[in-house]
Amino acid sequence: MASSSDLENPNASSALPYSYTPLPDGEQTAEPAVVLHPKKAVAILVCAFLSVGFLVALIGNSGPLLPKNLNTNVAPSTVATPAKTTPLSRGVDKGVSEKAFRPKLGADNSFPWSSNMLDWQRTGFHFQPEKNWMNDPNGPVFYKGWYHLFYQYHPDAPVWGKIVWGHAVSKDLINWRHLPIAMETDEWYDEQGVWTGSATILPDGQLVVLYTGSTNESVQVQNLAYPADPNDPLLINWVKYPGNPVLVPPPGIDDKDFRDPTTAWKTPEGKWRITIGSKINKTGISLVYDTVDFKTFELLDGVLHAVPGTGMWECVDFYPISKQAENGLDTSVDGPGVKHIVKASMDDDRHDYYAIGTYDAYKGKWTPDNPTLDVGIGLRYDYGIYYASKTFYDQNKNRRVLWSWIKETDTEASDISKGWASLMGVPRTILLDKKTKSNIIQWPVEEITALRTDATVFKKLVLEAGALVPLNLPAASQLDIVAEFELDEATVQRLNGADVAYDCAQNGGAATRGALGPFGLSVLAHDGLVEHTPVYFYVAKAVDGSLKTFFCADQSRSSTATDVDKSIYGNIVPVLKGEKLSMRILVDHSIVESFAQEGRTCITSRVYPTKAIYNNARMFLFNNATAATVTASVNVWQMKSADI
Ligand code: DQQ
Repeated sequence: MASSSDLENPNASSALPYSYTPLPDGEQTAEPAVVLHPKKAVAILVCAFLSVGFLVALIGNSGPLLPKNLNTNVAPSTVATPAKTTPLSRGVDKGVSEKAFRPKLGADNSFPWSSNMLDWQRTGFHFQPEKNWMNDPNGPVFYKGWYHLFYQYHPDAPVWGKIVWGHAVSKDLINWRHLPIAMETDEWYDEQGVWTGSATILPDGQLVVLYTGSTNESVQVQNLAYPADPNDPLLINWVKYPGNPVLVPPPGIDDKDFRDPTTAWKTPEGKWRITIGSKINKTGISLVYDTVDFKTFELLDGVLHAVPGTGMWECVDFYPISKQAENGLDTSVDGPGVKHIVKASMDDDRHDYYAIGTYDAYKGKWTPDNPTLDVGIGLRYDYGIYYASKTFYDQNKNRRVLWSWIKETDTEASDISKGWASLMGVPRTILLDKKTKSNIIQWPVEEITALRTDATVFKKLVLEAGALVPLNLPAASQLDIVAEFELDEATVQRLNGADVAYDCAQNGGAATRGALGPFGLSVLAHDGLVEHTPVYFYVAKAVDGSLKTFFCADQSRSSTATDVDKSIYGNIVPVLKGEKLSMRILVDHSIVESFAQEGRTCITSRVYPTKAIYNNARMFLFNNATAATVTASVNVWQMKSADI
């Protein structure tokens, strides 16, 4: 969890923010920023504040996005034209939805990406295969001293296609060793793809896997697989059960709507139980099966849960969460101190939704605590790009860990030029929020802090309304940032009401000013803000005096390229009485993962700057509110690259 000690690293030197010589536009220079004497720094800080009017005008300008005197043309070293024709994504006709980002019809897709720009997008500490396409995490498990991550992988191209199970192992969830493909499309029952599945550890330590096969006729069936050598901690070789498939779509379920079996958990009668996502008409459902041997299954009457209007449920996840304890729970744990989470990935809108509820183990049914926040209509794990996620119980550290697929939001042509597509989010621990009791909290696994190096600390900086302050950092492409913000209490009290109907996505992003927001950090920013990605809070005050806080990430100015997604993401974040506003941001080249209030609301962004890259990436603190002063404290660590 973030703690105030995160902001008071005694080993880190306290640095004032200061300005730096603007770099020539459109050029990448290896020269480090000049470190100034503190007195000079203060003087320049004053200048920075004086120039705020200009800069605020720049970001607040509703006219042309870019100032006229900036040259936005780039001289590409290589134009990103695919050398050969590569098969396009073929998900829809195979029975899953479109996997690639498609720019809006009529969008300008002609941005001249240089190889230098594309190379920079590869990350330093996010899991990804060496090349080609990846999607959902599969069968994550801790087995004989190793964390295993299997994943949907297309070995032949950086677009979705004939999917196999890629495989990697790690001792710490951060550094990975790539292993050979675990399962290929070599049987009639998975000829069109070895799709998503989950692992279960049996009481005697044996491991079994259930996965969806897309058959030679594109029917979705469930198959059983197990390690060829259970004594091999690396689990290199896998055996597919000769009696596969073990499940075919039941009557009333379409051949292409039956996929992604969960990890199994124990029933009160001592059987194993799994759930599988599906739909009937527009109602998303999760079917329930009991088994004793993972070879024959009994379909239960009714479903675990159903929500009308939500469409196909992919990658359903079901797990217990403790009401009191700070540890995770094994999937079979149940009892009075336990709530249960249902998560489903909504094929219709491509987001992962969860709800907290009560599980009736005798009936095999789950009921949400709050029906207005049911699965698919309420809370999301993440309000940015985050899909097909899956948790596992890590018996090594008694925690529940969440993996998720983070797709690209640039064009397929760029992915082909890069030779790779997709990342995994940094794995997150999941706990019930003991304070609100109405949401979970997600936080990067503790191991990630081992990559932290070179801290820079900014303490209690006072940001007047409209302030924009460059933060001097040795580099800004791989960062772990922890920040706290305090709004000037007197102003908050004095205001009668402000922005009650705020909505991150609809209200113009970080450039739109209100009385109490936006304020936060802008990452992957270019000197003149020709490119930047603000991550910020926006506080709204109702006439009854109550406050509502929003947490947003604005990609609208993240890139001068025209062929990438520039959505503005965000949602409300609960802030309890006496709490400071806090955020943590992991920046890793083309991914920005943001966590508010210790992980109550999370936003993952994919951004593709063309200028704010390499040594031209910067970071700014800003307070674009019109009324309130904000006091900010920020710790920034450079992040080493993981061994991946
Ligand atoms: N991805 C798999 C399916 C799953 C989908 C196919 C979710 O099993 O439903 O690659 O992204």
